[in-house]
Amino acid sequence: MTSLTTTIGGRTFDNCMMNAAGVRCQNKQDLDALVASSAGAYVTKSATPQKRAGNPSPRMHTLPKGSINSMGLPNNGLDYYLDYVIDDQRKRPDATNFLSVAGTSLEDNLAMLHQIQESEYTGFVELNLSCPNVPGKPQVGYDFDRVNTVLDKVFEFYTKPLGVKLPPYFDLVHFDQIAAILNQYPLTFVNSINSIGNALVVDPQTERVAIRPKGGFGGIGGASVKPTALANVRGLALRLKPEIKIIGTGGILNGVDVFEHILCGASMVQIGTQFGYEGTPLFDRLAKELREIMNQKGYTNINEFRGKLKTFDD
Ligand code: RRO
Repeated sequence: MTSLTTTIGGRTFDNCMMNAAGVRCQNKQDLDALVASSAGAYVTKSATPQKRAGNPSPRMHTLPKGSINSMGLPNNGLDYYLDYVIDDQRKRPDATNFLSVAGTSLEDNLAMLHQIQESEYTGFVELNLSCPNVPGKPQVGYDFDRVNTVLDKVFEFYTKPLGVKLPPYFDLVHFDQIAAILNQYPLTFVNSINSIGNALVVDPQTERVAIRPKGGFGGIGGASVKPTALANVRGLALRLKPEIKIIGTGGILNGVDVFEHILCGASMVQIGTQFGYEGTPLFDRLAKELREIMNQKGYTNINEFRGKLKTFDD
Protein backbone atom coordinates (compact mmCIF):
# COMPACT_ATOMS: atom_id res chain seq x y z
CA MET A 1 0.00 0.00 0.00
CA THR A 2 1.24 3.45 -0.89
CA SER A 3 2.27 5.17 2.33
CA LEU A 4 1.45 8.80 3.17
CA THR A 5 3.45 8.57 6.41
CA THR A 6 5.74 11.43 7.39
CA THR A 7 8.14 12.19 10.24
CA ILE A 8 8.76 15.55 11.92
CA GLY A 9 10.98 16.01 14.95
CA GLY A 10 11.11 12.25 15.50
CA ARG A 11 7.29 11.96 15.60
CA THR A 12 5.55 9.88 12.94
CA PHE A 13 2.22 10.82 11.38
CA ASP A 14 0.38 8.21 9.32
CA ASN A 15 -0.99 10.88 6.99
CA CYS A 16 0.93 13.98 5.87
CA MET A 17 -2.24 16.11 5.64
CA MET A 18 -4.03 18.11 8.33
CA ASN A 19 -6.09 21.25 8.82
CA ALA A 20 -4.56 24.73 8.83
CA ALA A 21 -5.01 26.74 12.02
CA GLY A 22 -8.14 28.83 12.12
CA VAL A 23 -10.37 26.66 9.98
CA ARG A 24 -12.91 24.39 11.74
CA CYS A 25 -10.71 24.07 14.85
CA GLN A 26 -12.07 26.68 17.23
CA ASN A 27 -14.09 24.48 19.56
CA LYS A 28 -14.18 20.97 20.99
CA GLN A 29 -16.74 19.73 18.43
CA ASP A 30 -14.53 20.88 15.54
CA LEU A 31 -11.46 19.24 17.09
CA ASP A 32 -13.31 15.99 17.87
CA ALA A 33 -14.34 15.83 14.19
CA LEU A 34 -10.69 16.20 13.17
CA VAL A 35 -9.66 13.45 15.60
CA ALA A 36 -12.29 11.17 14.05
CA SER A 37 -11.17 12.02 10.50
CA SER A 38 -8.35 10.61 8.39
CA ALA A 39 -6.23 13.76 8.88
CA GLY A 40 -2.74 12.93 10.19
CA ALA A 41 -3.04 15.48 13.00
CA TYR A 42 -4.93 18.62 13.96
CA VAL A 43 -3.91 22.14 14.90
CA THR A 44 -6.03 24.24 17.24
CA LYS A 45 -7.20 27.79 16.47
CA SER A 46 -4.45 30.24 17.41
CA ALA A 47 -4.89 31.06 21.09
CA THR A 48 -4.40 34.25 23.07
CA PRO A 49 -4.15 34.22 26.88
CA GLN A 50 -7.82 35.20 27.24
CA LYS A 51 -10.88 34.38 25.16
CA ARG A 52 -11.42 36.86 22.28
CA ALA A 53 -14.53 37.61 20.25
CA GLY A 54 -12.52 38.75 17.21
CA ASN A 55 -13.51 41.34 14.62
CA PRO A 56 -17.07 42.36 13.68
CA SER A 57 -18.87 40.53 10.84
CA PRO A 58 -18.91 40.13 7.92
CA ARG A 59 -15.30 39.04 8.47
CA MET A 60 -14.88 36.21 5.94
CA HIS A 61 -15.95 36.11 2.30
CA THR A 62 -15.70 33.32 -0.24
CA LEU A 63 -14.13 34.08 -3.61
CA PRO A 64 -14.15 32.14 -6.90
CA LYS A 65 -10.51 31.23 -6.28
CA GLY A 66 -10.25 31.21 -2.50
CA SER A 67 -11.28 33.40 0.40
CA ILE A 68 -10.60 36.67 2.20
CA ASN A 69 -10.78 36.86 5.99
CA SER A 70 -10.23 39.27 8.80
CA MET A 71 -11.41 37.15 11.71
CA GLY A 72 -9.25 39.03 14.23
CA LEU A 73 -8.16 36.03 16.29
CA PRO A 74 -11.50 34.86 17.74
CA ASN A 75 -10.64 32.04 20.15
CA ASN A 76 -11.57 30.45 23.45
CA GLY A 77 -8.32 31.33 25.24
CA LEU A 78 -5.21 29.22 25.88
CA ASP A 79 -6.63 27.25 28.84
CA TYR A 80 -9.41 25.84 26.64
CA TYR A 81 -7.03 24.53 23.96
CA LEU A 82 -4.35 23.39 26.40
CA ASP A 83 -6.97 21.41 28.35
CA TYR A 84 -8.16 19.85 25.09
CA VAL A 85 -4.72 18.74 23.85
CA ILE A 86 -3.72 17.41 27.28
CA ASP A 87 -6.95 15.43 27.58
CA ASP A 88 -6.42 14.06 24.06
CA GLN A 89 -2.78 13.22 24.87
CA ARG A 90 -3.92 11.17 27.88
CA LYS A 91 -6.37 9.26 25.69
CA ARG A 92 -4.02 8.83 22.71
CA PRO A 93 -0.44 9.06 24.03
CA ASP A 94 1.06 8.00 20.70
CA ALA A 95 -0.57 10.78 18.66
CA THR A 96 1.16 14.13 18.16
CA ASN A 97 -0.89 17.24 17.46
CA PHE A 98 -0.34 20.98 17.21
CA LEU A 99 -1.30 23.72 19.66
CA SER A 100 -1.23 27.14 17.97
CA VAL A 101 -0.53 30.30 19.96
CA ALA A 102 -0.67 33.88 18.70
CA GLY A 103 -0.13 36.45 21.40
CA THR A 104 -0.66 40.05 20.34
CA SER A 105 2.49 41.01 22.29
CA LEU A 106 5.84 39.41 23.11
CA GLU A 107 4.80 39.28 26.77
CA ASP A 108 1.64 37.32 25.92
CA ASN A 109 3.58 34.84 23.78
CA LEU A 110 6.16 34.28 26.52
CA ALA A 111 3.48 33.90 29.21
CA MET A 112 1.62 31.30 27.11
CA LEU A 113 4.79 29.37 26.31
CA HIS A 114 5.76 29.36 30.00
CA GLN A 115 2.35 27.89 30.82
CA ILE A 116 2.76 25.22 28.12
CA GLN A 117 6.33 24.46 29.22
CA GLU A 118 5.12 23.88 32.78
CA SER A 119 2.18 21.72 31.69
CA GLU A 120 2.20 18.00 30.93
CA TYR A 121 1.68 18.69 27.19
CA THR A 122 4.44 17.13 25.09
CA GLY A 123 3.05 17.76 21.57
CA PHE A 124 3.99 20.40 19.02
CA VAL A 125 3.42 24.13 19.43
CA GLU A 126 2.98 26.35 16.40
CA LEU A 127 3.90 29.93 17.28
CA ASN A 128 1.95 32.14 14.87
CA LEU A 129 4.14 35.08 13.87
CA SER A 130 1.92 36.06 10.96
CA CYS A 131 -1.62 37.00 11.93
CA PRO A 132 -2.48 39.82 9.52
CA ASN A 133 -5.80 40.88 11.01
CA VAL A 134 -5.46 42.42 14.45
CA PRO A 135 -5.94 46.19 14.05
CA GLY A 136 -2.81 48.08 15.11
CA LYS A 137 -0.64 44.93 15.40
CA PRO A 138 1.77 44.41 12.49
CA GLN A 139 2.79 40.89 11.46
CA VAL A 140 5.87 39.95 13.50
CA GLY A 141 7.19 37.82 10.62
CA TYR A 142 7.84 40.94 8.53
CA ASP A 143 10.05 42.48 11.24
CA PHE A 144 13.21 40.36 11.16
CA ASP A 145 14.80 41.94 14.25
CA ARG A 146 11.62 41.25 16.15
CA VAL A 147 11.57 37.58 15.04
CA ASN A 148 15.12 37.30 16.36
CA THR A 149 14.16 38.84 19.69
CA VAL A 150 11.08 36.64 20.08
CA LEU A 151 13.00 33.42 19.36
CA ASP A 152 15.92 34.47 21.60
CA LYS A 153 13.54 34.95 24.50
CA VAL A 154 11.49 31.82 23.76
CA PHE A 155 14.47 29.49 23.61
CA GLU A 156 15.88 30.86 26.87
CA PHE A 157 13.40 28.52 28.58
CA TYR A 158 11.27 26.58 26.09
CA THR A 159 12.45 23.01 25.54
CA LYS A 160 9.44 21.27 23.93
CA PRO A 161 9.04 20.88 20.13
CA LEU A 162 8.21 24.27 18.61
CA GLY A 163 7.68 25.66 15.13
CA VAL A 164 6.72 29.03 13.69
CA LYS A 165 3.97 29.99 11.25
CA LEU A 166 5.33 32.50 8.77
CA PRO A 167 3.77 35.07 6.47
CA PRO A 168 4.56 34.83 2.75
CA TYR A 169 7.75 36.55 1.59
CA PHE A 170 8.07 38.08 -1.85
CA ASP A 171 11.76 38.76 -2.33
CA LEU A 172 14.61 36.27 -2.41
CA VAL A 173 16.66 38.46 -0.08
CA HIS A 174 13.88 38.10 2.47
CA PHE A 175 14.09 34.29 2.17
CA ASP A 176 17.84 34.64 2.87
CA GLN A 177 17.27 36.91 5.86
CA ILE A 178 14.50 34.93 7.55
CA ALA A 179 16.27 31.59 6.98
CA ALA A 180 19.50 32.95 8.49
CA ILE A 181 17.56 33.87 11.63
CA LEU A 182 15.54 30.64 11.87
CA ASN A 183 18.66 28.50 11.37
CA GLN A 184 20.07 29.83 14.66
CA TYR A 185 17.36 28.11 16.72
CA PRO A 186 16.35 24.53 17.58
CA LEU A 187 13.06 24.82 15.71
CA THR A 188 11.25 21.58 14.90
CA PHE A 189 9.40 23.00 11.92
CA VAL A 190 8.37 26.12 10.04
CA ASN A 191 4.92 26.44 8.52
CA SER A 192 4.65 28.50 5.35
CA ILE A 193 2.43 30.32 4.41
CA ASN A 194 -0.20 32.16 6.40
CA SER A 195 -2.73 34.07 4.29
CA ILE A 196 -1.45 36.84 1.98
CA GLY A 197 -2.22 39.74 4.26
CA ASN A 198 -3.99 43.01 3.71
CA ALA A 199 -5.52 42.35 0.32
CA LEU A 200 -8.70 44.13 -0.75
CA VAL A 201 -11.74 42.60 -2.41
CA VAL A 202 -14.22 44.99 -4.03
CA ASP A 203 -17.84 44.27 -4.97
CA PRO A 204 -18.43 46.37 -8.10
CA GLN A 205 -22.21 45.94 -7.81
CA THR A 206 -22.49 47.54 -4.40
CA GLU A 207 -19.27 49.57 -4.84
CA ARG A 208 -18.27 48.34 -1.38
CA VAL A 209 -15.54 46.22 0.16
CA ALA A 210 -16.33 42.54 0.86
CA ILE A 211 -15.63 42.44 4.63
CA ARG A 212 -16.18 44.92 7.48
CA PRO A 213 -12.94 44.96 9.58
CA LYS A 214 -10.03 47.26 8.76
CA GLY A 215 -11.91 49.03 5.97
CA GLY A 216 -12.10 45.79 3.99
CA PHE A 217 -8.44 44.74 4.17
CA GLY A 218 -7.94 41.02 4.88
CA GLY A 219 -5.89 37.89 4.26
CA ILE A 220 -6.25 35.85 1.07
CA GLY A 221 -6.22 32.05 1.17
CA GLY A 222 -7.16 29.27 -1.23
CA ALA A 223 -6.39 28.53 -4.87
CA SER A 224 -5.01 31.94 -5.78
CA VAL A 225 -2.19 31.75 -3.19
CA LYS A 226 -0.71 28.42 -4.36
CA PRO A 227 2.19 29.83 -6.44
CA THR A 228 3.20 32.10 -3.55
CA ALA A 229 2.96 29.18 -1.10
CA LEU A 230 5.04 26.90 -3.31
CA ALA A 231 7.69 29.60 -3.74
CA ASN A 232 7.91 30.03 0.03
CA VAL A 233 8.09 26.28 0.72
CA ARG A 234 10.78 25.87 -1.93
CA GLY A 235 12.65 29.04 -0.92
CA LEU A 236 12.81 27.88 2.70
CA ALA A 237 13.60 24.25 1.83
CA LEU A 238 16.68 25.45 -0.06
CA ARG A 239 17.87 27.55 2.86
CA LEU A 240 16.88 25.94 6.17
CA LYS A 241 19.04 23.38 7.98
CA PRO A 242 17.69 19.87 7.41
CA GLU A 243 16.59 19.40 11.04
CA ILE A 244 13.92 22.09 10.52
CA LYS A 245 11.07 20.42 8.66
CA ILE A 246 8.67 22.38 6.49
CA ILE A 247 4.91 22.35 6.67
CA GLY A 248 3.43 23.61 3.41
CA THR A 249 0.17 25.55 3.57
CA GLY A 250 -1.62 27.45 0.84
CA GLY A 251 -3.75 26.77 -2.19
CA ILE A 252 -4.35 23.04 -1.75
CA LEU A 253 -7.56 21.85 -3.42
CA ASN A 254 -6.59 18.42 -4.72
CA GLY A 255 -3.98 15.65 -4.64
CA VAL A 256 -1.84 17.34 -7.31
CA ASP A 257 -1.52 20.41 -5.10
CA VAL A 258 -0.35 18.21 -2.20
CA PHE A 259 2.13 16.49 -4.53
CA GLU A 260 3.54 19.87 -5.64
CA HIS A 261 3.96 21.09 -2.06
CA ILE A 262 5.90 17.91 -1.19
CA LEU A 263 8.05 18.23 -4.35
CA CYS A 264 8.93 21.74 -3.17
CA GLY A 265 10.05 20.34 0.20
CA ALA A 266 7.03 20.05 2.50
CA SER A 267 7.06 17.16 5.00
CA MET A 268 3.45 17.84 5.94
CA VAL A 269 0.72 19.97 4.36
CA GLN A 270 -2.11 21.94 5.91
CA ILE A 271 -5.38 22.85 4.25
CA GLY A 272 -7.33 25.95 5.30
CA THR A 273 -9.81 27.45 2.83
CA GLN A 274 -10.74 24.20 1.08
CA PHE A 275 -11.14 22.39 4.41
CA GLY A 276 -13.54 25.16 5.35
CA TYR A 277 -15.58 24.45 2.22
CA GLU A 278 -15.54 20.61 2.38
CA GLY A 279 -15.05 19.59 6.02
CA THR A 280 -13.37 16.36 7.11
CA PRO A 281 -14.32 14.26 4.00
CA LEU A 282 -11.69 16.41 2.25
CA PHE A 283 -8.92 14.34 3.84
CA ASP A 284 -10.22 11.08 2.35
CA ARG A 285 -10.46 12.65 -1.11
CA LEU A 286 -6.97 14.19 -0.96
CA ALA A 287 -5.40 10.94 0.29
CA LYS A 288 -7.04 9.01 -2.56
CA GLU A 289 -5.93 11.58 -5.14
CA LEU A 290 -2.35 11.75 -3.85
CA ARG A 291 -2.11 7.94 -3.75
CA GLU A 292 -3.32 7.77 -7.37
CA ILE A 293 -0.58 10.18 -8.50
CA MET A 294 2.07 8.30 -6.51
CA ASN A 295 0.91 4.96 -7.95
CA GLN A 296 1.06 6.31 -11.51
CA LYS A 297 4.61 7.52 -10.88
CA GLY A 298 5.74 4.43 -8.99
CA TYR A 299 6.34 6.19 -5.68
CA THR A 300 5.60 4.16 -2.52
CA ASN A 301 6.26 6.87 0.08
CA ILE A 302 6.55 10.68 0.09
CA ASN A 303 10.27 10.75 0.93
CA GLU A 304 11.00 9.43 -2.55
CA PHE A 305 10.02 12.79 -4.08
CA ARG A 306 10.03 15.27 -1.18
CA GLY A 307 12.14 18.32 -2.11
CA LYS A 308 13.15 16.76 -5.43
CA LEU A 309 11.67 19.50 -7.63
CA LYS A 310 13.71 19.92 -10.83
CA THR A 311 14.68 23.19 -12.48
CA PHE A 312 15.98 23.85 -15.98
CA ASP A 313 19.47 23.97 -14.48
CA ASP A 314 19.35 20.34 -13.28
O1 RRO B 1 -7.91 35.16 13.13
C1 RRO B 1 -7.50 35.66 12.06
O2 RRO B 1 -7.97 36.71 11.58
C2 RRO B 1 -6.40 35.05 11.30
C3 RRO B 1 -5.22 34.62 11.86
BR1 RRO B 1 -4.89 34.61 13.69
C4 RRO B 1 -4.17 34.15 11.02
O3 RRO B 1 -3.08 33.75 11.45
N1 RRO B 1 -4.39 34.13 9.69
C5 RRO B 1 -5.56 34.54 9.14
O4 RRO B 1 -5.70 34.52 7.91
N2 RRO B 1 -6.55 34.99 9.96
